[in-house]
Amino acid sequence: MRSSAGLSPAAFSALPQSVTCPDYDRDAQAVGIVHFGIGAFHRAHQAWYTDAAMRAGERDWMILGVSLRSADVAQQMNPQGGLYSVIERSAAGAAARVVGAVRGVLVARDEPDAVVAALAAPATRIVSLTITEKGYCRTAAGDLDHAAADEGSVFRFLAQGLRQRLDAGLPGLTLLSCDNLADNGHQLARLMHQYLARHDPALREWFAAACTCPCTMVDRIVPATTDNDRAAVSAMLGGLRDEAAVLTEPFSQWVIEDRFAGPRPDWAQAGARFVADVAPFEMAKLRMLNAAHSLLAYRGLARGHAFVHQAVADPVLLAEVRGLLLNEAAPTIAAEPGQDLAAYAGDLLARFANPALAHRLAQIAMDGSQKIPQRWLATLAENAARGELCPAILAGLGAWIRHLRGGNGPVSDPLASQLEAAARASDPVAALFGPGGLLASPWQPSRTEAEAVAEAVRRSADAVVSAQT
Ligand code: NAI
Ligand code: CS2
Repeated sequence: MRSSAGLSPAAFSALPQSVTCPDYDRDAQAVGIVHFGIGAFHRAHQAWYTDAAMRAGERDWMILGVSLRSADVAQQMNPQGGLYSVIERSAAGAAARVVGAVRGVLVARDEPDAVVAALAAPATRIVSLTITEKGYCRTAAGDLDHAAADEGSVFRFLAQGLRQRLDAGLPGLTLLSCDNLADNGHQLARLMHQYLARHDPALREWFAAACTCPCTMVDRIVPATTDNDRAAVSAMLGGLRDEAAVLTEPFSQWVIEDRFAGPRPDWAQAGARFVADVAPFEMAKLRMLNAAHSLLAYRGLARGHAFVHQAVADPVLLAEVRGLLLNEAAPTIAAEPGQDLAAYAGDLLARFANPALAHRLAQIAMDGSQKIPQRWLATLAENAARGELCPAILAGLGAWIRHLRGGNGPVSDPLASQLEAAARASDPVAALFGPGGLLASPWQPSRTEAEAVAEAVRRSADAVVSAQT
């Protein structure tokens, strides 16, 4: 009789031998980390590393998750005592590990005082974040959007928690952004200062002296989990249900600037790297992996594909992605000694082709206003300065404009309404990227580039018509 019971410590004995479980006393470990944005990526990445560190003997690094938006993950994880499984999948097969590093999840809108108290707890030393690019409440120019940085934003809770720590004579915290932002730690620090300048100016000096915001490069492909995935996971777990399961690839990488305000787990035990400068790793990741992902998303959707592995198998798109990786992005990256960008490009294409990961192009296509500046526009600007064109990225911009015109259905983006209006303007390239445009940046399109994008818009519209006829 297969159980439909949920994952729990009592159920460990019911798990197949092939499933690895936490072998440390979870109840004896203090919470050392508060994490904002306990979504799929955190569970498959930072919490997975932290679990490995505690399996290797590190103590008191349990994670308390905080959801700033919905209660869904709290409802999935809290009945399981914070337990969940990470399933690594590839053409070679699948492996399951139950992760025990998460104590539970708070829903900020329901228990704001508990969130602030967790930040002010003496045992808390690190606050980490995966709140998506839009969670940083930035204007298009990259400053803090004070209207967005409201009572529900991460900034409100950080400011109140840090104020309580200062008033209680406690040490500062390390604020560790693990989001796909260029220079993520420095952006977080700057945005925090802009928030404190308006809400608690007296805290700024202490924040600068007692807290740090290290930069990180984070990499593991983690698609959103579907109900079909949960059914497959249950079969792997001997029939136990895991509502919070995450499915990912065997590959994982975490490069962290070793600049902490206090103690940190030895995540190196699980393969993380502590370095003085994250930039070469982060630039390669954002301008190559993420840029290629966005190209596959918009161009792949326009050509009728639904998943990454399907789009990268399309010969037309494979040629475009190779061009982006090798001819457009790589030349703008100052590689570290030993950092082989051509080999990295080959590894990326192999990861994208993973047939066991159903990574939806529509998920990657979300929030383009927050992603495209660091994934494409910076590369365009650096190539333009050398008089070089980027035909693949320009084709991608054409497909993004088609997307913003509703070519793939409703647009999911914090700037959706403004983007849709700009995409429908008589000159969408100027409305989006020209002087005063919605995403104006150091890349100012030349006439040749603007014409290439306009032609790509026409071509991608034709592609839809031909696909529909
Ligand atoms: P998810 O949808 O599972 O989780 C997103 C989390 O962000 C949720 O906790 C949600 O409540 C929170 N959030 C969303 N909008 C917010 C806002 N405006 N303010 C505050 N919190 C907000 O997504 P997932 O997969 O966990 O990805 C989250 C982030 O992690 C990505 O945006 C990216 O920056 C980073 N990342 C994701 C990877 C992946 O493959 N999924 C890989 C590398 C980085
Ligand atoms: C993806 C990233 O959704 C997206 O925008 O490009 O989440 C990507 O899966 C990760 O950065 C891989 O590390």
